[in-house]
Amino acid sequence: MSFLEQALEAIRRTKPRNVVFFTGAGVSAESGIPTFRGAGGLWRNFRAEDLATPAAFARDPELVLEWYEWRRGLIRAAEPNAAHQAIARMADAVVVTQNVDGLHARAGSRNVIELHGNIFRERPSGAHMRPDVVWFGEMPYGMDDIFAALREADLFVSIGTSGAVYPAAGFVQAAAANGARTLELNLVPSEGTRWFHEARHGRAGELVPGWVDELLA
Ligand code: BJW
Repeated sequence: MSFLEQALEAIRRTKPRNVVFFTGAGVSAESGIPTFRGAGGLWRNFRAEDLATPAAFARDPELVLEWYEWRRGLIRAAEPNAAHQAIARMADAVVVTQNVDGLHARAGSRNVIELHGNIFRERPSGAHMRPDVVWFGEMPYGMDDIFAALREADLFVSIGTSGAVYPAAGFVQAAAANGARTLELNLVPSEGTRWFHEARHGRAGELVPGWVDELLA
């Protein structure tokens, strides 16, 4: 083993104290909840970008509300999968999720920050109630808490996200700049894969439990 490989191995063996999980739609895919982009997207011939905007809601609120009601039905019928459950075994970790499905909390994770809101909450918007989720052009939730967690993190693990949507896609660089080791666990390399120190590719339901076992061993 070279000196560099030995150094990397030593870093891997160091138990991280402050772990931040950062998750996207791919972590819920094996619960039967469709992702936004890529193969198998079930968005009924609409792009998320054309439905998840304030302008779309102003133009056709019934269509947008119907889309969200359809998604709520899928989520109500879903259960947390092996990836959610493995993440919940890391009881002290912070889970920053882009998902609005609430499955991390249902799996037992305690420190969950729902950056893009929650589909089961509502808030007023003009004449209508709307889902309390974050659409394009709107400010994500919890940014101060997220950046505080990224400052403290010594390990940042991104799971099941395409890395296509900002500011979330920039969290990996913020974590690395603060000294965290960064790991991507995703079906395929994400748009931001070059920013990670390490990447493993496969289904979250298979990769994440094995990886948590390694870490807790
Ligand atoms: C698996 C798997 C399996 C599948 N196992 N893996 C900088 C540059 C350019 C543009 C911008 C910029 N900054 C901001 C913008 C504008 C915009 C933006 O990012 N646009 C992009 C299109 C470029 N961003 C915004 O408008 C954001 N607000 C904002 O910036 O406010 C101003 C601000 C400035 C400065 C600081 C702070 C704020 C708001 C973005 C809101 C996004 N909203 C949505 C909808 C939420 C509500 C809802 O659910 O309906 O959020 S869009 C949608 O995309 C949703 C997701 O959370 C988000 C990310 O998607 P995600 O989770 O990555 O899913 P996918 O489908 O893209 O990827 C799934 C991945 O899983 C894939 O890689 C698969 O391979 C993988 N996978 N099965 C493991 N089994």
